[in-house]
Amino acid sequence: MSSVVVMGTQWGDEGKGKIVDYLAEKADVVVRYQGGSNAGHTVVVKGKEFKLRLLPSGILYKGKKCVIANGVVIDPGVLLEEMDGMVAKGVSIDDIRISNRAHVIMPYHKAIDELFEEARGDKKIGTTKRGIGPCYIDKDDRIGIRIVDLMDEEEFSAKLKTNLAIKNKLLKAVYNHEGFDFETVKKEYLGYADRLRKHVVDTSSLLNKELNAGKKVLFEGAQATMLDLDHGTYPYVTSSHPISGGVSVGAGIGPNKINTVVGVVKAYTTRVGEGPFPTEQLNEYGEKIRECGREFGTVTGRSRRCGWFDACVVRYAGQLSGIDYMAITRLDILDTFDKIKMCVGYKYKGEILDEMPASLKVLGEVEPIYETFEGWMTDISGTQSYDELPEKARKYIERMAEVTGIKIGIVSVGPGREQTIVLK
Ligand code: 2SA
Ligand code: GDP
Ligand code: MG
Repeated sequence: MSSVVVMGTQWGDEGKGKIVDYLAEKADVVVRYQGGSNAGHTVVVKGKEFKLRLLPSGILYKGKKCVIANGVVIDPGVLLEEMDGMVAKGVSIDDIRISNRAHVIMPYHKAIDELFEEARGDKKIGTTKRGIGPCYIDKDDRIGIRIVDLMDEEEFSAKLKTNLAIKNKLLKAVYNHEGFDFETVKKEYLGYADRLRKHVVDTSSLLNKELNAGKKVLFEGAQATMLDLDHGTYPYVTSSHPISGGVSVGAGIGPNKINTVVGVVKAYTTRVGEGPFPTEQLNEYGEKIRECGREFGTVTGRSRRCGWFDACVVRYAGQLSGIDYMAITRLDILDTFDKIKMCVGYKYKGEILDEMPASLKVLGEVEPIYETFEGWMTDISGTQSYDELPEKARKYIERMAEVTGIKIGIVSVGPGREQTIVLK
């Protein structure tokens, strides 16, 4: 391994944090390349639970550089809160590096996210309301404020003034919101700047130096393929690029620097937020998955929608990201199911589709083609090797590999580091 991307293949919450934490043992640098504090990655180390939002999941090892690269949108208040939380738990934050080119989430981004969602009525996206979309919009609109600006009082003041002139007018006219006071926001954000300054660098230069020196770099995706702005279930997506291609832009490295792409695959499917979900089970099976898997949003606490494994989604993820192998997670959650279903294809108006439909209308109406498997009805959470897995469990995941066309590299049977089976 010299550089590895770990990314989500479904609608997020596949357990990327756990897999990144596991692989980070052998890495020198761990990098977040997109998204922001909408992400919630839970890592369990020696029974202790850590919930990470902006910090890369490599933070829990000593001496690894943890990089928040240019493609991430940073809420400095949330980041500092997370950093303080780490210090309180005895985790060092000395090796955190923050890109000077990353964009800053401002209070008006969060307000607009919330108000716009409300205004959409039954057409809402179901965002995390963390200001992610509005911040990326400002970046694209070339009016955003970057970390490098935040570090310079004069630049920051000028950009804040321009932005508030526009945003306050918009907030008042459209939402009858009182807007934000220049001096108050300036004081708050310059306070953050002082605390973050020593971590701010050109992370693209740093990463290229590390890669050229033969160091091992792990890129940690947030959200997932079906939430990708271009390739996901648009408009029910996030505003960044979780697919492996997002790494090059989001971290400032050439695509030829990526050696391996690991797709994290939940043994079933969940989605939080609105939008089509062909294998969703609005019945006792969905309820049971949610209950056994405690499927609730890490950031918002929202109940996640649950359904059977959808091989069409993961096959599509493999196509988009060039996935080398799957890390299958949460297989243990299916331990008490006597029957398990897997969607191996989509039918639309009687025809089998061979591509992921771009039209949400079509995706919303496809009929999943299911295969049914007998459950293993055994507690697998202590399994140490692939051969020890019950035959029925192996049969199920081998079919996952066959239908998606992606080989199995890792099988995770619990949240702990030690509950990880690596295939030879
Ligand atoms: P946003 O806030 O603009 O990125 O929302 C747009 C869509 O992206 C979805 N999204 C997520 N889906 C799964 N997990 C996410 N992280 C948290 C978690 C979510 C939470 O780990 O549980 O706590 O609710 C995440 N972040 C964004 C979102 O639901 C919208 O569908
Ligand atoms: P991420 O956003 O992809 O990092 O995933 P989340 O952290 O939001 O959700 C995954 C949850 O599953 C976390 O609570 C993990 O600790 C947990 N987890 C990861 N792998 C496994 C596994 O194999 N089995 C079980 N039971 N839990 C797991
Ligand atoms: Mg998550």
